[in-house]
Amino acid sequence: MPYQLLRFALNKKYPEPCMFPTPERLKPRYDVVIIGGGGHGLACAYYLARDHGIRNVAVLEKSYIGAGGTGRNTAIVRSNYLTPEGVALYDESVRLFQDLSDDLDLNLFYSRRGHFTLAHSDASLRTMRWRAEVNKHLGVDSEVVDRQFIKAKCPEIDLDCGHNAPVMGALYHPPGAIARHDAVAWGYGRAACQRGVEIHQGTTVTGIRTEGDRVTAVETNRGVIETRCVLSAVAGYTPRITSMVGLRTPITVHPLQACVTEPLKPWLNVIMVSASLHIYVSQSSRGELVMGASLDPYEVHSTRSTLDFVEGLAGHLLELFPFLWDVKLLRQWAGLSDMTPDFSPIMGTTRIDGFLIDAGWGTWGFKATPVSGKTMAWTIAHGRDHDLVKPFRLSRFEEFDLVGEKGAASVGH
Ligand code: PYC
Repeated sequence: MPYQLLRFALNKKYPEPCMFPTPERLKPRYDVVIIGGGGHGLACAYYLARDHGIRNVAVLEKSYIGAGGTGRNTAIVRSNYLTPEGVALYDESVRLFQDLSDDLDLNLFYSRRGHFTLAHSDASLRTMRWRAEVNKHLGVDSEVVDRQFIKAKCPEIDLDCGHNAPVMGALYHPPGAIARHDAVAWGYGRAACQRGVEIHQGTTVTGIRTEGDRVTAVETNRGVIETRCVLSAVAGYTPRITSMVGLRTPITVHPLQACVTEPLKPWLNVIMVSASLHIYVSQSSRGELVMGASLDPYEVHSTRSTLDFVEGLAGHLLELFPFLWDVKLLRQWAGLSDMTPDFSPIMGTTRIDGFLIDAGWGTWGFKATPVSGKTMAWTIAHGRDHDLVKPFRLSRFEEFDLVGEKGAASVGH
């Protein structure tokens, strides 16, 4: 190693910059305790501090930042949903994503690609038309396109899919984008800490204390914290947290698997999704093809990834892109998805005073990181649900007022 470099490395004048300070102790009291150090929890902490001046906030993460859904998703951002409530929510998120790298002073590799949802049947073409109409009505750029259009944007695709399920058309959504998912969590976490928020990694919540129907404290493996406001922003563990305050949600937890190939020269500059073939694929800025399929059909609390999954996925990938036959897989993994009966999230205040929820993000949570953070921070600061949050309140399930988003949640479930 050149001497100069060695001198630099050993010089205390240039310490390794640390993204997050690690506070040694929990304070006895915080104004807000956020359970879950994923993108949503950290974004909420950031907007609480930045927009509302609420800085005495602790984010409790039982593992490390972004260890859950934030670091395990396939990083797709879009707003071409089916319900007006969904479109409005995700459209605001896409808007916030545009300036987020500047805002957080961290390159999130946000890359606008254009998003295709392929239709292989009359029925799915009809759903795409429906989505396009809702989207256009709400000012979201989306249209149904024909085979020629798809081929022009992505010449490598085999639109006949090996004569199994020929593509008939697609919903095309130009604002569809990808971003570096873990950087989103790091950026929000760093910016929140710079404003006084504390992030406590390795801190497990073991109980939530209430008096009557009001939150009073959070119990952790590192001690008890007094607080009058708790936000649960976890995935996979929501039922465990809500049971601590006696709340029930209709969430079921399913694994969602994903994988990446070895890096390839850039060739795919769109995001390609086929619900019929159960596949979504994009190419990351590193050149890897990032891919996934539908949920595992069984309810299980495991992040083990299976051979069965990659075999099925590879088969469908080759139906669309046969020339990839000798590309190698680099790694595969799984995350936990909180599924709701209507394929929409659960957000906002609950009947327990001071207990708020940001959950049920199924397979669509990453793209909502900025909007969930901003609107949940607003909800905490004002003590009532933000307008974008209202349709997603927990009580909608007992009021039979669902937000049916199955047709647009992502791939088939
Ligand atoms: O909602 O765009 C989406 C998505 C892609 C993969 C999983 N969900």
